[in-house]
Amino acid sequence: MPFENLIGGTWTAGTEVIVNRNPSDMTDTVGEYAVATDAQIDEAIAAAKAALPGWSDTPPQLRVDLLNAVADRLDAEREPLGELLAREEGKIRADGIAEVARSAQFFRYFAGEALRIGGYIGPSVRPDVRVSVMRRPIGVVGLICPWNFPIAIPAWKTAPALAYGNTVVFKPSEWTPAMGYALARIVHECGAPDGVFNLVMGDGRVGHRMAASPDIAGISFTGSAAVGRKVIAEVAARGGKVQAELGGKNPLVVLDDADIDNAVECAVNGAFFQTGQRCTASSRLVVTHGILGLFTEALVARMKTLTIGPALASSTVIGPVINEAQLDKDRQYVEIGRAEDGAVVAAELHPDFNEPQGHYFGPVLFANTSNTMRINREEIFGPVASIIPVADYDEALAVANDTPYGLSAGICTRSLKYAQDFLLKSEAGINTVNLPTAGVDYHIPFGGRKGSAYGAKEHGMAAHEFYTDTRTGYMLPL
Ligand code: TXE
Repeated sequence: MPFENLIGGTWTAGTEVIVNRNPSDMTDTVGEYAVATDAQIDEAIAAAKAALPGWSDTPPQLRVDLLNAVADRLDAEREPLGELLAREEGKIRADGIAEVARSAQFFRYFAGEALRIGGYIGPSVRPDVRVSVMRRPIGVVGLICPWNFPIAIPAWKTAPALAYGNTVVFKPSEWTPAMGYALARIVHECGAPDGVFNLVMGDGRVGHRMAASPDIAGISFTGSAAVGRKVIAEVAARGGKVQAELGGKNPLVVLDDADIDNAVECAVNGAFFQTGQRCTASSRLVVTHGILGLFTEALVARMKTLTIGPALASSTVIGPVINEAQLDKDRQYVEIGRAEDGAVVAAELHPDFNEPQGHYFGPVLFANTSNTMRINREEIFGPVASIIPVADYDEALAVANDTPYGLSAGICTRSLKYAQDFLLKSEAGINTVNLPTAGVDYHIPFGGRKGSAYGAKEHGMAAHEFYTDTRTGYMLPL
């Protein structure tokens, strides 16, 4: 029987299903998941609206208890859920388990935040008048999520949404409904009141209907820039609140004085781990001339140690890509790169098994590229990276910033001067020194700048900017 949508606390069948297949082996069906009809989406939104007054005024201890219970369940189920994640999305088992554990950390962190919603009281410029500013939930929030972190992204949106007293309509990616369903099951089983958390599965039609609904006060979106721009315009046009996280074309700068082993690890991790399917992946390796030869040689040698294979095989380091469209996109960009004047393929790995049943694509490294090439301007979202040679730090910084995106950026150097200058002048929202461009903490603001993001940041205390707004009060005590 297909897995169902959660609407107003009731598991609800649909008329159509998503057949969810394992990208490591397309003959393996992960499950069938009900697609929400338009009427069911409207019912879910109405249920969230009806549940809002009760939930937003519930004593915070109830919210704390629910979020902690969800965290405990995620921790308890981290192994089977991590495996299911790997089977559904294609990232390796260890990364799947780590992602479920990280999801639990978001719930635990925001359980505490439910007690720290805050606000302030202060003096008025008028005699005897008192001022108070309280943070309140914004209302029903719609969460539209991508496939690449199919439980962590829903977790980092759901946990603050519920902690601050909002009710939720959640749409997972059509490519990863199993993880969306798992989260809904756990939130429901942990005792969320009916309508507080609703699951509606399906493709862009579902997200579009949510974005257009006047009963949804705010949409939190993570996904492609193309869809994100449409969602931002739609929600803004009806006066709703919107935040969006939209990917990147992130640079990793390697200076002459870098620790070469560490720089290579940062590049391999940032460019190729999780098959390059991270919005914080470093696809542009901006390298100064003095270290270029050594760095390229060491990186190519390290790449040859990466085993490509099924997500659940213990030897696999690079799993498959999510689907055929992404596989085609990766292949096309490699052809685009080959045709660019001057670019050369420095390394190209292939899976060493015949007749693969899944969507396998080995890491590719281009050398001798320039920052104006298409492969360095457009997000590929696969294990494809380019080396861009530069003369010195100043040119490296200029190249790093010369992109329409601005999510993350990194620098490998032993120079405090350049490290500090980079943290100050890089135009990305997240910046690293001697660390991969991917990998973030859950209690620290996360989000991009320029074309990578729109609206308030996520994670940590920053989350209250989207999930709450303020009520100002003026009082004359009589
Ligand atoms: O994203 P989409 P996809 C990028 C990456 C990748 C590309 C495609 O470049 O190759 O996006 O991935 C829903 N109104 N990133 O197809 O299409 C959709 O159902 C409302 C970067 O997954 O943007 C899904 O739930 N919603 C990214 C969500 O939007 C709509 C992570 C994202 O889908 C909609 C993933 C519509 N009109 C992909 N159309 C990152 N920033 O990390 C689709 N959706």
